[in-house]
Amino acid sequence: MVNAFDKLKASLSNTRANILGKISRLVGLRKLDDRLLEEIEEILIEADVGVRAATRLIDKIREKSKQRGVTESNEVIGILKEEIIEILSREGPALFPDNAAKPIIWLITGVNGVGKTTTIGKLATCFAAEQKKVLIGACDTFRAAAIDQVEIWAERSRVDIIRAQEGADPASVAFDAATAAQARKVDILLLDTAGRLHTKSNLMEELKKIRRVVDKAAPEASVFAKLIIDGNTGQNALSQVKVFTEAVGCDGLIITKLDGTAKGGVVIALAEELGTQVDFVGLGEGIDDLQKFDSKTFVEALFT
Ligand SMILES: Nc1nc2c(ncn2[C@@H]2O[C@H](COP(=O)(O)OP(=O)(O)OP(=O)(O)O)[C@@H](O)[C@H]2O)c(=O)[nH]1
Ligand SMILES: [Mg+2]
Repeated sequence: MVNAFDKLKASLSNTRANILGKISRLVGLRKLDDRLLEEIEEILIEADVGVRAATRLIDKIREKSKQRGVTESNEVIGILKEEIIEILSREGPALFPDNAAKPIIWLITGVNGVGKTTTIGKLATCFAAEQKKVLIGACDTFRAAAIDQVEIWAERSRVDIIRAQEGADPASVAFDAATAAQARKVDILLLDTAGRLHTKSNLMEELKKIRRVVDKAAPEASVFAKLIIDGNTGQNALSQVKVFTEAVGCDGLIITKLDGTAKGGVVIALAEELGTQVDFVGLGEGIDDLQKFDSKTFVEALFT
């Protein structure tokens, strides 16, 4: 069996080639000077690390290499690694805060097709394996297929599900699910929502309504909005986070489809520009293809 670190490393191989691969080739050939640093900055920006993070990283390399008297250009990679860990290491709230009132409710949001339903299946499996009592609320009532999809995941992970007919009001399903979560004393309720373009204001209003209804149905619950971002998205991820945060808040990100993409640098851009913590990363379509995010492990996998 492949261990978790090897799996993460294999998943990040295209992103690694896009960042470490290109930088390694460059520093192998050139001396350390301003021109080299500019080219490294360009590589970082092209790899979706974001302009702000790229600028900060280059400034730090310049500063630290001066301080440490670094003259060999390949030593900049070590500094880069340290600084990326620094950017990614902002501590956010724990997934299950000790003092959080039960039930914990995660409102899973995101644009179309990012992997919300799949991630709920993976999370349900993961939490059930930790002996938590899990409930799923199928609030994506747009498509019958979506309800069936979440039901299949629920069966696989042997957790209960609250569902309604296709076309039902998603907020009413959310209400029923939140009420049931409270009555059944579950540890965590995962609410699946329909994918929606963050630029469509009526759909964002619907999401706000779901949030309001949940707060009302389970006033004592601890409600967290978790936003799913597709790792292939590139810089558009930043505006998705901003708009969803304005609508319903964002207490954590889950970045999916990091397997295969070369754009995984976006994780760094999101941390630097928005400071939102990453809770999990999705590394494939299977039920086990989800890992808790750890900044040091992530950077280690990206750089070795
Ligand atoms: N490679 C890969 N595929 C994934 C991952 N997560 C989800 N997918 C795939 O992405 C596709 C969409 O996943 P869904 O879970 O249906 O996405 P969704 O956000 O619920 O979609 P809508 O409800 O239509 O908005 C499916 O084919 C999944 O198997 C991942 O981490 N890696
Ligand atoms: Mg879905």
